[in-house]
Formats: sequence, structure tokens, C-alpha cells
Amino acid sequence: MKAQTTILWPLLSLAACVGCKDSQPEKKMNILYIMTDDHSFQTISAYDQRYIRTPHIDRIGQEGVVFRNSFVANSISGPSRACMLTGKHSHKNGFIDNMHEFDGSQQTYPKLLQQAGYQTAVVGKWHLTSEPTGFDYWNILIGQGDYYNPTFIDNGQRRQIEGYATNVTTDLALDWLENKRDAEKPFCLLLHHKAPHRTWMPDTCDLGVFDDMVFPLPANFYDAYENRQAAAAQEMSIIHDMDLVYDLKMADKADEIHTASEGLERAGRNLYNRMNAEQKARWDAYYDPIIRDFKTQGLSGNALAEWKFQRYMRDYLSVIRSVDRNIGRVLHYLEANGLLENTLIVYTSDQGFYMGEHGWFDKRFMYEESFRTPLVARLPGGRKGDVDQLVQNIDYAPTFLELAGVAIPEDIQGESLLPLLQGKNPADWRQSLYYHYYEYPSEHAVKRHYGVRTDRYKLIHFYHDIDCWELYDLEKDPTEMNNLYADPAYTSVQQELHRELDRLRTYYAVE
Ligand code: SGN
Ligand code: CA
Repeated sequence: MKAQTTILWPLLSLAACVGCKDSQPEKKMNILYIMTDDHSFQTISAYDQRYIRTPHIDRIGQEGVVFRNSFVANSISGPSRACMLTGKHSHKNGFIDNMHEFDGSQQTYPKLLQQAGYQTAVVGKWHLTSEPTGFDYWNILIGQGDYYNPTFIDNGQRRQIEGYATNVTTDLALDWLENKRDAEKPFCLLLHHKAPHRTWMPDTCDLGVFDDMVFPLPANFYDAYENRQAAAAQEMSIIHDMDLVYDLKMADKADEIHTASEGLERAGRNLYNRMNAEQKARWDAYYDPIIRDFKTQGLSGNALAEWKFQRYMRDYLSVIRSVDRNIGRVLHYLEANGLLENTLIVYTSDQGFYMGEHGWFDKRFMYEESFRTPLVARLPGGRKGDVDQLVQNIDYAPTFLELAGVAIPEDIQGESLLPLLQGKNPADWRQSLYYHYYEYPSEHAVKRHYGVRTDRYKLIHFYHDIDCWELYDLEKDPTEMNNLYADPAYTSVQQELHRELDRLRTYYAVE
């Protein structure tokens, strides 16, 4: 199914022309697209209540929709962003892994919106290597960016800004909304946070807020990866690959804690050294006693693994607390300035993340925690409640174009989510998703793979220096521990999934 028609704004919702007279041109809906980096759906209370309350993200979903089955096309930052901007799978937009450079001369939805009279802006993490194109204003972090006192590239000019990245990025977005845009035109603002990307450095005001909580270990924390060769080969385990100094901030002043990687240790100390004296003083007041305590405990084996897990959860959740608070600031601004009822607000992440499931942090795999990504959206006058259809990040571009009344180009591969946001349930909505991850050999050693997911089953092919198939029955095995490939009881399911995968590869013109 492909949306072919251009729906003009007056047909969409009365909410759009609040205050406009019959003779005046209709005002188009603004778009505020908020995206974080590596935010797991497990740590948003609209999805999962075990770990944290996120009232502001939840509010977007409560006043709009929570997509219950939202996925990415390639679970890694740059490629995921390229899928979103172009509405195309990685093999079509060319940005298949983080080592590539995005070809900014190609068609993107910000360019098409700009041509249609929108003011376009992007602030925060960009990570597409080439300079942004199609934006009236851009102020982006360099590469991954830094949590403390980050340097931005402000429309070509480098500038370091004192403060914590999530606060600073929000400040830039609010400044653009308040002072820099042309208020006569509709806007499309992309607010991209670095948080909660590794190394999960909290704002000083959030240090320690989760210390009273003890987080239950995921049931498969000690996964032995039986019958799953690619999972066994990864290097993203909390036990083996999470660095005490770099990831867990154990950069002791006495220089007594050393880890397997000199490079990561040094990088960890460099991150600390970016802070100013006041930031360091607050940081030390929190971490120094933890470091002292860690040294006296002399942990090893499972005790060390579980200590690392608890520290990881506390840091990560503290970073999310700042994200949610800053989203609250933005919602408050929109409300106070009469923008809430003519702005589509979207919150998502560039992919999901592991909170210790399978023993992991990071993403990349087509397994649920990283294939899924959170997606909540508030369309004035639109649907309220859950959306269960299978949606993917290639769908965002056509959604925004249709909302703006711009014809969706034929070569866009995603489907517009606008009908779903408006409360419709198209009978011919997609029944399966295609996925392809390419970044191997690389950090975390996740093998190249592609696959198909239906509402119940998943078929994955790991390839390159390996040739392994995996099949999961998500209804019986939601945590994907039991690879059923070649199980005689699933012969017909397996055949059907192979056919569906072939169909998708033809449909999306995979060569
Ligand atoms: C960095 C991180 C990795 C992470 C990649 C990709 N290492 O390289 O842990 O998987 O980014 O993340 S770090 O030492 O630099 O922290 S992505 O979301 O940007 O694609
Ligand atoms: Ca990411």
C-alpha cells in the first residue's frame, strides 16, 4: 500500500485552522520531531513501568498515540537517521553503516518541506558525517557529541557551549522557536539529543536519584547463546565489554583501577576532564565514595557483573530523567505560546537498546530490544490511544510530507502513518517488516544480517563470515532464546517466512 494522493490541509483536521478566516490561506501544521539516541522503550513508562517514570514523554502518548509495534530498518545511528530523512531502506539511501558518509544531495523530507514553504531546522546530534542539507538553520554536535560543555557547529561555525548537552540542545531549539524562525511560515524542527548514548553521563543534578532502587536482573542476563552463533560472537556484554573506567566512571584519582583497554580508560578520563571545576566538584562528590566502596569490595564473577548492571542502570536512567525533564520544557513552551494545537509532536529514538537482556548493552541486532524503537505522537484533533500496526522509521518521511500536503515521491519506500494518526485502520496495512544491518567487522562484533518479522514470527539470516539462520516464535518465546530454525514442527512457518522475505527483498528492490 502506498499513499498516492496529496491530501490538502483543510481535509485533515479543523484544529489546523483555529483562528483563520474563510478568506485567508489555511495554515499548515507545524512538525516538532524529537529524537534521542539509544533510548530503550523499556525505560519509558508509556511502554514499561518497571524502571522509571517519564511523565512528559508519556503525555505526548496520552494526548496522542503510543505505537506499540514500532521498529527501525537498520539498528544503528547514522543509517537509522538516513532511513528517517529519506523514507528509504539503507540499500537505497546508500548510508549502510556508520563508516559511510551520507550523500546530502539526495532527496530528503526536510528539503521537500522547505520547498513547500516550511521553515526547517535541526539541532543536536546529526551523525551523518556530511553537512546538513535542506535546513534553514542547523546547529549540530560534532560526531557523537559530548555530554559536558559540547562543541556545536552552528551553520558552519564551531562553538563550544558551557553546560550539559540535553539542556543546551533544548535551549538551542527553544531559542530557534522563539527568536530565529519566521513565524509567518509553518515550521519543521528536528530536536536531536545525544542522550542517552554511551557513556550515559548524567547531569550533575540527577546524580544519585536512582540509588535507592535495586533493579531486577533480566531473566536472560546470563544467556549462554545456545544455538545462536552470532549472538555468541558479539562484544557488547556487560560482563566482558562494559569498561569500569570508561562506561562506569571509576576513574579513581589514585589511578589504581585499570581495565583491559588502555584506550577506553584514557577516553574515560578525557570525558571527565571536559568538565569545569564546578561540574567536577559535583561529579566527585557523587562518584568518589562509590569508587572507594568499589575498591574495598574487591568484587569478581557474578557479583561484579551484577554490580556493573546496577551502576549501568542508575547512570542510564539518570540520563533519561534529564531527557524527560527537557521534553517537559519544550511542551511547556509550545503550550504557553499557543503552538500545541497546530503542531504534530513526535518522540522517538534512533533505535532501541539493551538494558541487560541477553547480558547486553548496545543495539544492532534484529532481536526485539534493538529492532524496536519507541514512538509516541500527538496530532491535534487526531487519534488518542494505542496503534498496533507494524510501523518502521522509513514511514516518518511520507507521514510528514502528507501532513504538509506535499505529494509523496514514488521512490519513497515507507508508508505514511497519517491515516493511523487520524484514527483510521487501513485494511491493506503491511503485515511484515524488512530489516538489514551491515556494520561488520566493527565495534561490538555484531555480524551482518537481514530478516523479516511478522506479528508473530521472525526469520533472520546472519552472513558475511558466517551463514546462520534463526527463527523465533515471538508468541511462545518473546525473549528470543529458542532458535527454531530447522525444527520440524515449524517447517511450514519457515517456508512461509522465506517466501515473505524473498517477496520483501523484491518489493524493496534489494540487489
Ligand atoms: C560509539 C560507541 C559504541 C556504539 C557506536 C554506535 N562507542 O562508537 O558503543 O555502538 O558509537 O552508536 S564509544 O566508545 O564511542 O562510546 S550509534 O548509536 O551512534 O550508532
Ligand atoms: Ca543510536
